[in-house]
Amino acid sequence: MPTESTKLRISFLNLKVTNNGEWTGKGELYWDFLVDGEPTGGRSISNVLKVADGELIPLSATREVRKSNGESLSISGSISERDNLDKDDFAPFEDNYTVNDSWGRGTHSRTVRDGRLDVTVTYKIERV
Ligand SMILES: [Ca+2]
Ligand SMILES: [Ca+2]
Repeated sequence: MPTESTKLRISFLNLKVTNNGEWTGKGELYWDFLVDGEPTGGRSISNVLKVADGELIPLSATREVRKSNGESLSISGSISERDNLDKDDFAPFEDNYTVNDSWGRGTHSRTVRDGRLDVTVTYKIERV
């Protein structure tokens, strides 16, 4: 019996910075996004982006995967804010989808927080 499979494209669209993790001034953000554990667009701690509260950071990372019924799709990652004296803020997330969720097709916004850091990542899942 043939296994039905679905090709999906996951696109990370933007990062909304509600609070940049600093009491005052700009924060130094870096992040990792993964699709099924594969790095999909990220920014390293050695190349932080300085951002103010309220900024919307456009993202352009995409990945295509093919899924068989019975498998699951994992979208995960973390957004961090570098601090020189304290431990860095670290806000992880993980979402899992299956064929029973229609593979999560649509647009999802995930708000994550750690300390004063408060950010929302938006990604889209579509069938291709
Ligand atoms: Ca901080
Ligand atoms: Ca900082």
